[in-house]
Amino acid sequence: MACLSPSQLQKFQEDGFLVLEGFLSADECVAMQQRIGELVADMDVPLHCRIEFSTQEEEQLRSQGKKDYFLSSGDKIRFFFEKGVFDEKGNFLVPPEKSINKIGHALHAHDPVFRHVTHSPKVQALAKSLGLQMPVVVQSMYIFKQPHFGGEVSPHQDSTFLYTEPLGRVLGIWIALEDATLENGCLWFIPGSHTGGVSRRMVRAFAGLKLNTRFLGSEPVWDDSLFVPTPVQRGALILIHGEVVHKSEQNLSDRSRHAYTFHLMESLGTMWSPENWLQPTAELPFPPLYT
Ligand code: AKG
Repeated sequence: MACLSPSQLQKFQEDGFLVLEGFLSADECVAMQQRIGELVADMDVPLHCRIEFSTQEEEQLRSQGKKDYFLSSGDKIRFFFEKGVFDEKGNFLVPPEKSINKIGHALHAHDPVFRHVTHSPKVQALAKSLGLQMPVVVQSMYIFKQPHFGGEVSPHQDSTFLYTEPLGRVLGIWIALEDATLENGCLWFIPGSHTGGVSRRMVRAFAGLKLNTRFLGSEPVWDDSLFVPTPVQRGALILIHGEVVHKSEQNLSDRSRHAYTFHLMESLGTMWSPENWLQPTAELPFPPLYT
């Protein structure tokens, strides 16, 4: 299962994404969900760090870019929240476990359960069958897509945020820990959209001495009819080319849609942009996938 057949490889090359149903067992999914339950139960987020997460461009710049909490999260495990879950003093208006949009960005490095999955023989075999020679893990996220209000993720290319030279060296691994359906916000892709470069880049910028971000270029208005919904069952893995355009819609259903995702970069012959918001640090250089 972890090794791709020639026809799967061809499909990935043509479409820019590929679904592998049954990549993880239900038990492997439950282990990650239980571990996240423990992390959330122990979560201690200082009041001034209770920021909400949005993918709308303006909101991103305002809510994320200006906040050190986000920009210094690349080598930590931090919590990001849905809109409207805090009162004006930062107190929770909904139960904390229902308030989180995502946890990022270094679960793969700091948490044994997520480290184990990320570096599992199955994932390593998959990367090898894609021809990756020296892949490194650049980030990881646990995405909740909460019932009733889990926010949309607007159309984007991952290389907007994780830019490399040359392009084509970033690969997203997205694993459904619960069934992802049309109702609870499955992923949608524009097949074949990974071949035209990157339309927008988020780069580091400084506001005075403070680290901030800004966008170069803009996201085209994508024709909605080009997006193909990609519902999958719990345990499915979706390979995501760094330049393929994808999105997910708001979850208005009463079922959550948990997913664990991480990004690999083929480090051989690749330059990670020093302008990316996320940078390897002395504490956490990007770990090699192959152990
Ligand atoms: C990404 O990780 O790039 C995504 O777009 C994830 C979106 C989602 O899980 O809804």
